[in-house]
Amino acid sequence: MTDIRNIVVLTGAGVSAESGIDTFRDAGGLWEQHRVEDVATPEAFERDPELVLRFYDMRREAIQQKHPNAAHEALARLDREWEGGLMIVTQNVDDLHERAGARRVVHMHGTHLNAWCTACDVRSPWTGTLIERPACPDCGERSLRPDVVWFGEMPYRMDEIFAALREADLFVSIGTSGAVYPAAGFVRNANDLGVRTLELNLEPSQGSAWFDESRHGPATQVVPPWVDEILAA
Ligand code: BV8
Repeated sequence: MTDIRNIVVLTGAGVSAESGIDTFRDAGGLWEQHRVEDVATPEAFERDPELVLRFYDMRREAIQQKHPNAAHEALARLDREWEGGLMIVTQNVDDLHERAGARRVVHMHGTHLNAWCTACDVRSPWTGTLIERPACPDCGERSLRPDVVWFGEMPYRMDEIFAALREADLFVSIGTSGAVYPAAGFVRNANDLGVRTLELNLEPSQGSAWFDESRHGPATQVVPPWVDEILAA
């Protein structure tokens, strides 16, 4: 593995599961409690903004009570000590990667901890609720929405992500089911680019067959040994 210089890591809900944040598709997951089309699409927000804002207020509150786990901490160590290129692309809208100390993080689906004003397009740091339709700190309009990418909306920073994939020597996917695109397609983009691919997941994902190697187990048990290995190589 000595020829590895640039790494792209993709993370999903599974990396935050052991911090007590619900995943989406697992038993008791978010999509069992709510229909995607009722809470995570622009049409849903149009149709019933209160239902959508309450859903994100609940999750925004919840993540602030949670803490990074050993998988987040191991990836933060990799970020500190890896001299080569590294991009941690997360589908997660929590801030546990950053709270563990990681810096080279890209939130392709947004973050709970911003509010986005659809009147002036400004994104403001936000830890409170939006259900009471508060005024935008910048323009004063009551047009704030969660700064998350809903289904049917374009994910953030796709050009940077594809540029990093083109430069990568290794693509590692951690804690994701491979059910949601374009993230679920990155492993095939990596294959097409001749990039080595590794999956670290509790169980085989929908895209497992596309990976050169898969290691299965809880993130807190499979990520730290992998980080030790790559830093020792
Ligand atoms: C778009 C933010 C146009 C909001 C999210 C191609 C084919 C088919 C469909 C499409 C396609 N292209 C686009 C689509 C439509 C759609 C899509 O993919 N639909 C699916 C359902 C079929 N995609 C979109 O709409 C995307 N936008 O395509 O725009 C476009 C695109 C490119 C260029 C131009 C235009 C936007 C999708 C983003 C939606 N927003 N989140 C919010 O959080 O509320 S998606 C959300 O769900 C997450 O961010 C994440 O992406 C996804 C959930 O997946 P995971 O994170 O993987 O979580 P999941 O629960 O599914 O799995 C957990 C995994 O962890 C499991 O494998 C489990 O085994 C494992 N695990 C559990 N515990 C542990 C563990 N692993 C390790 N340790 C543990 N302890």
